[in-house]
Amino acid sequence: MSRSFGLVGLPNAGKSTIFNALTLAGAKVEAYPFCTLEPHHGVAAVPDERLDRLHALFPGKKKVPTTIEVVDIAGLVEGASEGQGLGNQFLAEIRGVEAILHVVRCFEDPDVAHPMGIVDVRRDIAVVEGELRAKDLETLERRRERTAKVARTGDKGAQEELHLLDRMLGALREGTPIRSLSFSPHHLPLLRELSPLTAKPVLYVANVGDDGENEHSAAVASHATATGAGCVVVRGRLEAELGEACPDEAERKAFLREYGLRESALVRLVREAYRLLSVITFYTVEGPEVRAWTVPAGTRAPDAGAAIHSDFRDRFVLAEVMPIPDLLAAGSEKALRETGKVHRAGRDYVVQDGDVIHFICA
Ligand SMILES: Nc1nc2c(ncn2[C@@H]2O[C@H](COP(=O)(O)OP(=O)(O)OP(=O)(O)O)[C@@H](O)[C@H]2O)c(=O)[nH]1
Ligand SMILES: [Mg+2]
Repeated sequence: MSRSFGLVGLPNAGKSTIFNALTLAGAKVEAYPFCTLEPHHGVAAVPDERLDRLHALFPGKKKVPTTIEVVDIAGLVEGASEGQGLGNQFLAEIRGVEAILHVVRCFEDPDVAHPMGIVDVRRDIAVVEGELRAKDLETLERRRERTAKVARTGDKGAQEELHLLDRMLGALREGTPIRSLSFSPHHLPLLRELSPLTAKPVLYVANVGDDGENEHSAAVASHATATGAGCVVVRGRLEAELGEACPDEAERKAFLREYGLRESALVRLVREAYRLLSVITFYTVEGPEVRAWTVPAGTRAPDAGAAIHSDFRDRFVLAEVMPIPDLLAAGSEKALRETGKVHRAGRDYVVQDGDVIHFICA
């Protein structure tokens, strides 16, 4: 299953541009606000150097990277949570994603209108986050009214929920996002059900112009550090143009190398986004494919198998595990087997990032 990320930010911040760069899907990009009316969904391959190196050992096979789903959401403006701009319709889209890529405009361009006149990243971030908090306040207050009625009947579950809701509402009223609170594991099902927008992990994407980092992106980076969030600087327009001009990955890499760049900023973006979700990547070499898979950190071998085929969980017998550095160092699966470093793992084995796994099923 792909993990999903929503691009959120003010109008004309460059969300559709970055969506295009990530997905090469050609969503409409225009120099006027609100050109994204319908949310766009796209799929982006996750660039993965380990997969490239693993694939090099099996040149006859097809390389299948893992993917993320990216959702390009309409720009939101001050008052959006009360129906301003495109109003509430974007909120349902944000609710549906696992994590937020908050695109912050860091480029100056008189030809591209800024919804509030000039670029001021701290204010711009505050507007977007304020709207998300306002929406959460509204949703949770409504829920609290219902819960309070049930709690008055003496229902223990409702009383506990009320306590939790009050904690979240208190944080929101102080301007604190719900992601800053800690929750005990038995509150997680309720949290999942309520799915507050400010509970989702956030990665700031500082969209700079063609010249690269500037004072605005530095301000986004320091805000990110202060709030414990990640930040990636992306030359959105340049990356989108590059993606269009060189749809082929190898060609794109060669182009970047000519400019002294080792990798596209999008690679970092996807990598950081992954880190946000506490997921790991494992690999399989089966049939005609060398393939990467994504599972949550802490996943046991039978559940990892189920990511490939749902009945692998029940039919699981054992997993042959080859850590990717060992396999690459040995140069081939056969050579690794001769060194005796192929580990036979049972049902309780917790899959590690970078494992190459053969599932042996009944
Ligand atoms: N100068 C400059 N313009 C850019 C850059 N990135 C995006 N733009 C331009 O900014 C305008 C708006 O970009 P979009 O990607 O459509 O912005 P958006 O955030 O999707 O806007 P809405 O859909 O209206 O919310 C377009 O004209 C882009 O070409 C950049 O790095 N530099
Ligand atoms: Mg757009």
